[in-house]
Amino acid sequence: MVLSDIYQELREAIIKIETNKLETLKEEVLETPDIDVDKLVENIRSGLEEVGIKFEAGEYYLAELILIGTEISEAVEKWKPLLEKKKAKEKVRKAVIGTVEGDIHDIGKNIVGMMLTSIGFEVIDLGNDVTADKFVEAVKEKSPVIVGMSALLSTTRDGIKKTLDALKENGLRDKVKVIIGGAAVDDDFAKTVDADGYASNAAEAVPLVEKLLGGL
Ligand code: B12
Repeated sequence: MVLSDIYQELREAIIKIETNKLETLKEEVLETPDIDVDKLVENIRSGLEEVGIKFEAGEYYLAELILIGTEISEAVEKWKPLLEKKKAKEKVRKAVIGTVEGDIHDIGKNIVGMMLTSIGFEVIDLGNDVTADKFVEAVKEKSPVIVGMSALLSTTRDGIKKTLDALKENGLRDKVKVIIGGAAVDDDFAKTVDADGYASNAAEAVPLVEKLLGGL
């Protein structure tokens, strides 16, 4: 397949929730040389965004959302070696990441984790539905330099503020740079809650971290 077609086909298969096609693409992506990881991730994101719009419009139901969510989680897991390929440096610095309390969306957070791994971080992934206390415990135990929080629901994004407050209460806020992302947040929200930075996608998370740490 021509390389540029594979991204487009992936996006369309996601939008149409073509599971057979996606099964084939899972293998094809691995077998295709010179896959551009940023383009791959962007097409996953934009395909799923369309699914979200169709869900909102009542064209898709929760069952379809679950189906595509599972498919893409599996694909991302399968493509992990590809996403982590850039890995070059010795892992010394740590990043703790998680999706905030009440929120089980983890596809985007997982991709961000893989990107951070690819630039040499040891990533401690707390998973999804992570309480402020769990973030605090992990920061105490693991001493990361980065904490990354994901929130996709407008009802859960306050979990970010809760976690930032809990880090402050425990005297840990100055020890870490906190970055946030996910469909429920933006740059303004990041400023409002005093996070150190926001990235709208996994590729942008890399220069953001670089900027916050003064280099990689
Ligand atoms: C797949 C999906 C699901 C799957 C999730 C599966 C999984 N394992 O993650 C399932 C079916 C479980 C699900 C459930 C629900 N969902 Co849902 N879901 C989606 C959907 C379609 C795609 C999300 C996704 O994976 N996108 C692809 C990834 C790659 O993109 P991303 O998450 O944006 O991540 C990128 C960036 O944001 C950024 N990023 C993300 N996190 C972080 C973190 C950091 C630190 C940084 C720097 C960057 C960063 O980098 C990522 C990679 O580039 C979205 C639509 C949308 N527009 O987002 C709705 C959406 C988020 N869901 C929605 C809803 C309403 C729900 C439910 C409440 C439905 C219900 N009635 O039960 C439940 C909630 C369950 C819960 N408690 O969390 C709404 C939220 C509306 C709102 N404003 O609150 C959306 C927006 C759909 C819609 N348009 O209505 N969902």
